[in-house]
Amino acid sequence: MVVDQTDLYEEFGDERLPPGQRKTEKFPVLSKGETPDWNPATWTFEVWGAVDTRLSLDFEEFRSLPAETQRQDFHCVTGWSTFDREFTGVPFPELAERAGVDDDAVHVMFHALDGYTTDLPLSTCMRPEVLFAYELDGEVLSDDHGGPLRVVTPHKYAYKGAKWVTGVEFLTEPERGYWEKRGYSRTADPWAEERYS
Ligand SMILES: Nc1nc2c(c(=O)[nH]1)N[C@H]1C(S)=C(S)[C@@H](COP(=O)(O)O)O[C@H]1N2
Ligand SMILES: [Mo]
Repeated sequence: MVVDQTDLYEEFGDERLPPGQRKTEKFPVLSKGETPDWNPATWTFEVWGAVDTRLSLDFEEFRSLPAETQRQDFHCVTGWSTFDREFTGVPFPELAERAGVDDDAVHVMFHALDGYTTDLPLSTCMRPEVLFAYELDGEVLSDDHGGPLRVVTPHKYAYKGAKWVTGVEFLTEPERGYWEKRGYSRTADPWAEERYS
């Protein structure tokens, strides 16, 4: 079953295509640097910070978590959008529940293999469409698109979704991620055109 999340724009704007975006049929690759190497034997996914239980999962353990396939749109802050992509993975709230988020947690930092980080307020992560995805359009997620595991954030510009994600840190104070430190919006709502801060 595919859960359709392409109508979530109705919460934010009148048009499915956010202002100033151009729809592309391709799915471009956009990374700040090289695609990092990863080793299936040593890859681990960790959840730490303001949680009851620190989690540490290998890829097989991650794959055994309850997963779902969702149809989503994807909006890059540089101006392109791609529609109707199918991502399979684990919804953020599922992981948060397993770790048991502390009452004083307010913010989240995602960490990735290439040194990339990105942050979001906890409330904007606790949504089912924030997925830790390992499949794209029915195929294993390719390395360029963030394999083995990436985050997707269809309600935000795509820089909020860390490719090659290996860690989620729950924070009691907001901190800034890689692009957020370099002038990009902390909130990144595509329908409000929150590109820069
Ligand atoms: N780890 C990591 N995640 C990242 C990036 C990156 O450079 N490193 N780029 C971001 C940006 S700006 C976008 S638009 C999307 C691009 O995803 P794609 O290459 O699958 O299109 O990944 C986001 N996540
Ligand atoms: Mo982007």
